[in-house]
Amino acid sequence: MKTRAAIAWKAGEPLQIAEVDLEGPRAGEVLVEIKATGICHTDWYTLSGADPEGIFPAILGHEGAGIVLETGPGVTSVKRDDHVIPLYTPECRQCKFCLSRKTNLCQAIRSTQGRGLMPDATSRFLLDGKPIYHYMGTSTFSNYIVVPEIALAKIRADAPFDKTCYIGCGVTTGVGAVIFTAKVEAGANVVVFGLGGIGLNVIQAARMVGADKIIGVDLNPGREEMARKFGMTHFVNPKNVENVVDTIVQLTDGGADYAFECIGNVQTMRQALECCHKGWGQSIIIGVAEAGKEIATRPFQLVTGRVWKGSAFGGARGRTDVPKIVDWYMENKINIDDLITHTLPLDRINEGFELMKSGQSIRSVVIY
Ligand code: NAD
Ligand code: AHE
Ligand code: ZN
Repeated sequence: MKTRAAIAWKAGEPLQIAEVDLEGPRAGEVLVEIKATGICHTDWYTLSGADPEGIFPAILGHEGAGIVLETGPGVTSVKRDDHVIPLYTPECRQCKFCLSRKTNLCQAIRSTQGRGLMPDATSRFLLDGKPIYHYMGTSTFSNYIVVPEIALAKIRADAPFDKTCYIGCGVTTGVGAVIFTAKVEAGANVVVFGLGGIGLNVIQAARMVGADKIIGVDLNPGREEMARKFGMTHFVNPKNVENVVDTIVQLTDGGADYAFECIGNVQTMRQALECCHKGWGQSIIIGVAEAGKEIATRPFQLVTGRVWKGSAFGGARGRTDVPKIVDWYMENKINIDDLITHTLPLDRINEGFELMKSGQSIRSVVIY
């Protein structure tokens, strides 16, 4: 069949809309009609050329929601007309990682996914007879996609696609990092570096679990109002203070219990660790730093009890946890609507990237 898609031909160049050939689902695979997709900073990171796994030409996008149109042989967990969210972190429930119960990082298809291919090492997208690569196993900047069934979370049918698509990455990443990775407890002091599409979800989850102080750090003063609405109690703009770490240590009587880095900058990663409380403070890295960048701190920071952790997709097990997060949204426990500041048709997807880069949007959503 044909599908309209935004193609990334080359690093640093705008996406181009084209009709692409899409081959149907093979064994264990599912054809999904994508109804809406968010634009995440990670799409920009890969498009910019800074991602060591970035390959071109590819169809980017990993924050989608849609409907199952057709299932390939052997598929049992979803059927035609089911509403689904594609998962860039699948959940096979059989690999060593899934069975460990210690991580959400299912590795069943990670190596082919990282090479832009389906699990049988081929692409389902073709243009003029030449393959176009998949991205993060999802490629939601295409109206139709083929994905393995282990990479689909089945969600309730009454949830709106133009909002639930954001649960495909940003919402789950931010909310999950608080609940599944850090397990923030009521009364904790929380710091969030970067108040964008991820950081604001960290803030709302910190409020949800009953955190005490919720301190937001961002260079963009325009972020303060929205962050306060989502639960931030104190705002620190690094431009207005002499030393960000000292400021946070003073505000929290010795340091944060939990500090989340939602920027992807190795300097702020260091600050997020060093603003943690001696003896127990934990810093969780969510931001994705460019190829070649490395983090640094004095080992003494760790010797004296601070903990450095990372979180991918919020530590969520996609097929198990994503439907629950959709329920939380439908029960008004989390706010997604106010974070979606812009909606666009596919033809204008490049405007979505410009809005993100200029700091005007929190999330732009493309509606097919
Ligand atoms: P975003 O562009 O919406 O937000 C980033 C925010 O950081 C902006 O508000 C910006 O003003 C602020 N900022 C930039 N530089 C800063 C600095 N030096 N000091 C203080 N604030 C600064 O991006 P997003 O979609 O929220 O993504 C944030 C990061 O998380 C990105 O690196 C993205 O790739 C990553 N990410 C990781 C995961 C994961 O699973 N680990 C999932 C999604 C996104
Ligand atoms: N190819 C990148 C990996 C970037 C990365 O860490 N991605 C996150 C998800 S970001 C979503 O917006 C992730 O899930 N990581 C775990 C994994 O297996 O990729 C790079 O920098 O190499
Ligand atoms: Zn993302």
